[in-house]
Amino acid sequence: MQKTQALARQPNDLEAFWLPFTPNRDFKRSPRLIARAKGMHYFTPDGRALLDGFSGLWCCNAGHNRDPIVAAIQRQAAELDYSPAFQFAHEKSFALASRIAALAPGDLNRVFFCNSGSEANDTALKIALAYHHVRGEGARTRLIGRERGYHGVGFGGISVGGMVNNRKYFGTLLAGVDHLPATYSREHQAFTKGEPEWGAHLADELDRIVALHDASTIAAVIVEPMAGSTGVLPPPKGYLERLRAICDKHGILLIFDEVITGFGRLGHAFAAERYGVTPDLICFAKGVTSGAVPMGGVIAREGVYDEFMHGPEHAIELFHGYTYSAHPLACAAGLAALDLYRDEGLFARAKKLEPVMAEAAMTLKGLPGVLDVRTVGVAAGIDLASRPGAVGLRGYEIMQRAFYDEDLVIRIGGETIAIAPSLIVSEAQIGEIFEKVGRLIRAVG
Ligand code: PXG
Repeated sequence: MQKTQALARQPNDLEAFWLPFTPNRDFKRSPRLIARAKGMHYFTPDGRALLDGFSGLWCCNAGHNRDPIVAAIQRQAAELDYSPAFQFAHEKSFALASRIAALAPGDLNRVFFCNSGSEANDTALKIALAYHHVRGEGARTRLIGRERGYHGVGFGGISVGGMVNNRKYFGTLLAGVDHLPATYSREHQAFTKGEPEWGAHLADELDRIVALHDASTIAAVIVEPMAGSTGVLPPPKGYLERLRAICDKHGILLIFDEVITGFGRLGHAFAAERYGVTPDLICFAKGVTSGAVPMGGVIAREGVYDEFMHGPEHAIELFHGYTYSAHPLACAAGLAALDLYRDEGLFARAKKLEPVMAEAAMTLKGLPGVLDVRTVGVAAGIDLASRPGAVGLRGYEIMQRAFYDEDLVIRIGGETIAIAPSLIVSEAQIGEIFEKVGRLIRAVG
């Protein structure tokens, strides 16, 4: 029998789908299936309501299946399914770019669209390289990332990223990349709410890297203002300011990867605003559509964009873009999501919820095996001690039991639990999430 026929006869066969960042064999033995969602909840195919403690994957900032976003997507699908963004454009792409520019700080007013956080990061790195090239400083090719950084899974992103497992299987990566040290030290920071006092001096490592390679070879520095994937690491007080000052001193572009921190997670439209530090480029994705349609992008300072606007006017200025850049469905979803954030005051709401999250998360301090709890905005990371010889198993069991026994969806990365509910979460639901997590930590042992 032909393979396609065999698959067609088994509509519920789980084998064909190779799940991303998932232990496939274990998942297919006991799948965790989600059928629909509304607001703060998912629903399983058999109708069980699960509290979503992670906003999808850091993306559904306005909650799931919000009516205005659903309606906007439906209307758009009926009106214009697709139009190319190369040499043509539709109105909503300009409207959304203007709205995003208005939310971004300073003169970050030029928006380049793509479809994911990974594409946003590769786009930002390419813009940085091309920027120096068009200015006649083509020797500036080095890119500086940070240990424990996550910038998606493209080759650019994993090269500047600092997650060992995301790098070690994939060859030599980009050449000419260096890394700042991670900003985390449990000894100095454990159980801190918000930005730790310790660690600003680690930004000075950039001066050391510049001394090694010379500023004339360095294009850009890229960091997450708050490192999310690695387990919620808020920046040490003063750290980002120091990075900005060193970049300015040496003519190096500063890129903030705000894929997680953008659109309200830290109580502001962007973390750049919270920290009073204006980068040259901001990467965004996820929350821009509240997760409803894939979209990402890069916001550039006017001065960066302007450097490209020389040469013959009929000639393309930047040889970069995607078939689905500024896709109509994504733009419609983005406009509806931004309306919701504004109309419901969700960024301010996140700020109001920050101390509630912090208090609730810190109730886990002192439970068996809890090594650290970090919180910032509507996000928390909880580090657990590994069982001897079984790194990651404890966190994995907690995530599984949360789904089956506590009707709760949480995220684990190694032995770190991450909590980041939608910004519509109620105070009672925050309490419920951490009560359940506490019970799970005790139960799993
Ligand atoms: N940059 C940052 C800072 C991210 O957090 C990406 C880029 C890549 O985005 P895309 O859309 O290409 O996946 C991300 C993605 C987690 C988790 O468990 C984090 C992400 C994705 C999935 C899970 O923290 N971040």
